[in-house]
Amino acid sequence: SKTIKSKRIGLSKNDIKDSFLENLFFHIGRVPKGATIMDYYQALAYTVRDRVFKEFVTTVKRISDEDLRVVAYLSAEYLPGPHLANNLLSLGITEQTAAAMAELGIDMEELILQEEEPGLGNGGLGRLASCYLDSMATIGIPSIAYGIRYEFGIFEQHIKNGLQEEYTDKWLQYGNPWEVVRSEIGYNIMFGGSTKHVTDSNGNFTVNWIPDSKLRGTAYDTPILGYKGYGSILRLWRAEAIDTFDFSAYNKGDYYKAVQEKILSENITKVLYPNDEQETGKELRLKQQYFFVSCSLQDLIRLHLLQGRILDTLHEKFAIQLNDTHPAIAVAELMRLLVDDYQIDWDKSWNITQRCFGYTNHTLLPEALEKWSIPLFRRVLPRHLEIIYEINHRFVQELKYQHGCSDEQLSRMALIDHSGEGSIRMAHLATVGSHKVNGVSALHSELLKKHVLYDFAQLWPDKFCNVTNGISPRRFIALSNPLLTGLITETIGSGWLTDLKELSKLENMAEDPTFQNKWMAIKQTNKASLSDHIKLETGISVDPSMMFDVHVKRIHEYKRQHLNVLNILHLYLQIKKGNNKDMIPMAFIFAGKAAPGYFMAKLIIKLITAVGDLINQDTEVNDKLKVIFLPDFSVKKAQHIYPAADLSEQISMAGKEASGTGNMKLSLNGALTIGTLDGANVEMMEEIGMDNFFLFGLNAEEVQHKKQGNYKPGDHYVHNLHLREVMDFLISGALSPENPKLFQPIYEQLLYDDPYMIMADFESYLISRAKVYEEWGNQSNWTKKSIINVARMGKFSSDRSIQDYSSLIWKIDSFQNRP
Ligand code: 26M
Repeated sequence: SKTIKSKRIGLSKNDIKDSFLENLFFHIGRVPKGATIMDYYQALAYTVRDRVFKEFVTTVKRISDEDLRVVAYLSAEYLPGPHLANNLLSLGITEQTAAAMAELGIDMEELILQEEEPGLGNGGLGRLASCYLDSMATIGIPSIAYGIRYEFGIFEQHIKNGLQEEYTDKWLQYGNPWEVVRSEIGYNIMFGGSTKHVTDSNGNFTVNWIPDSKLRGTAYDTPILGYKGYGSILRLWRAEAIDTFDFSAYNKGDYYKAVQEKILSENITKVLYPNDEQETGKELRLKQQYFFVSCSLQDLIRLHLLQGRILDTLHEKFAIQLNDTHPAIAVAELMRLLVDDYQIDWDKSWNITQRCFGYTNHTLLPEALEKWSIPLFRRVLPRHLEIIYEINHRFVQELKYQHGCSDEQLSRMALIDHSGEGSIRMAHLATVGSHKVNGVSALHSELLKKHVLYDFAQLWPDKFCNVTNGISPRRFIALSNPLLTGLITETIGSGWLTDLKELSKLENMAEDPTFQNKWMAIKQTNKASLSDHIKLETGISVDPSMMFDVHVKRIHEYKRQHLNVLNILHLYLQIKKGNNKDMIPMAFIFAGKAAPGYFMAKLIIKLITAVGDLINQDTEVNDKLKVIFLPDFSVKKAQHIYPAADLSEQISMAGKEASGTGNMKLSLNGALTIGTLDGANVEMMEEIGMDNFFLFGLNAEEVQHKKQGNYKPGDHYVHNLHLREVMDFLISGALSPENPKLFQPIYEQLLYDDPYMIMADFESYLISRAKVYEEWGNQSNWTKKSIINVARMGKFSSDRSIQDYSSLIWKIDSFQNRP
């Protein structure tokens, strides 16, 4: 790579300009005259990609030369966001590239907007994986991230008549300049059929899996560049038929059947399941998981053997991290590869397997814990079922005879749940098959040990640890909020972008009036920009001087968007009654997708838009209140929204949100948080201080206690006048004249069941909001708190999370810590 010194990868303005024109000609086949914006974008993408490759190849060479230990991150989802601007930032060539484009009469910002982001995930879990990849590349943790190259990512959300409609995401329709297909890197994957247990002529016992279908996984690589740092790689697998045609069928004249196999094979990686909970019993989903896991493990084994090593040392060279249970089948697959394909004995294989894997849990919701029905599992993966039975058998024996566990404990802990037709508990498989299990915030990790994995934590206390989530400061402030980034760098230097704790140096400035004014002016500019965007997308005008109250995340009952709505209705009713003397003008901004089959979540979207329709048009209230639902939330949209937020809504029922990461992104951009003691909010408040955080609601313990007692949501309705007014209004028909009963399901659930304790927390929410209004009244005071929020966010960098993973779980040194 040292020999590649041509101006083809030069970083000066002129080299960039020359390569851009060359790429436009040789890659796209165009000259500037007649080129479209899309042609320009593609040419610039190739220009940047060439430079990314250079850095990337340097890192790969170093890993290979120094024979370094590598992290293999296994995740069914990634949400990298647009690559172009991030790669420019990482290479440090944003300015000269903009200048080069300007000389050609091209607005670089316009090109950046052309990029379709890869929506290969649902939400928090997928975005976390991408933040971690950014941090591993920045710090220099040798790494490779494996996943699925979905042809259609998360659906595009349109809002029609206030309702969510789903459209196919066609992110690949204009090609993808960031990836390279590695046609030579591919593996065969088997499904179905049966197993044969045989003793060969040497007396060795082996198992043959005779599948009833096979397909091929091909690698598509996207180089990932860390900030002024090292490279990593996102390797995504695409399913293809092994033979393009079934020639025997073709020769018989059955063209349709010949093509069908190809179509069926390619189906595996067609589409992302748009659910951020369990999708029960979907055969294709299990196939997706197994497909990408098997490709990835075969690839690791190939890389390992290629370095001239033996499989006995696999765990010394690779730390494999399971991002939730979606890749947990890896435990059984690695055992199969070692035992069946490489004839390593069971105990040794098991030892290697356990030492390779770490498992990260992201949910306590019982309905979200992955289970696979045994009949389905047997149909798709007959050999893996046998292996899981064997792991289970040995585990149960150990519990019984070495630990003296009771039958009750055994049935609680087993990998198999015998109720009904029987199912496999993937969280148990992942826990037993890993040497470390972690939760994603301090509270979540504690609750994990106390409830979901209680027995395992008792048995193996040292296996459990916490790694609090973090976010990439490159994407979520440097890229998304250039003005604030400029002010911070001008004030404390630029070290904070790779050492976020340095933000604490801003504390000195919190009360400085000049600094406060600059801070406020930037927020104002960001709000004006979002306001323009809102106008463009929804037609609604929002005055940027209003307080921007932001609630953006997947729509879920436990996240309680409808608690926010109840408060909005309360404010509306107050104004209507004339109680609006010193009410603060507020814009409530929502965004987020609902799982297409999630009735209540979709009804909550309709509720938000119905409340918006009522309020935004009513001249009696619309100078005080606006309610916006921004359609099609994505990484790109998120980057536009966070910098403009004044208040961040983090109001899940305590004990339900494993961590949250939007909470961190908003706070890092200077929003104050109103929130419950849930997930990482707890640690954020610890860092930020109670005075700079609006806390409300029951804590996790109180929630649990109340649930065990006899919680009567109706009591709150009876005793709280405001709540009663709002609830009655919900079914008054005013929100949905054409269908007065529309919101009855929400009304009834809250009044008679209220699983997420909205009625119980309503009053406390209002009291906390009253403090928000009071603090907002003193803008200098608010700004001081905003600065303090940012100054105390250092802990929540994904760089810190990755350092924690490296020292607690992976035992891998970064390049940075290496001579
Ligand atoms: C499962 C089966 C079938 C189809 C989809 C799924 C599935 C996909 C994504 C299930 C869960 C998925 O994601 C869950 C998630 O995003 N969890 C969030 O993870 C974040 C990162 O740790 C946390 O911050 C959030 O609190 C947590 O909700």
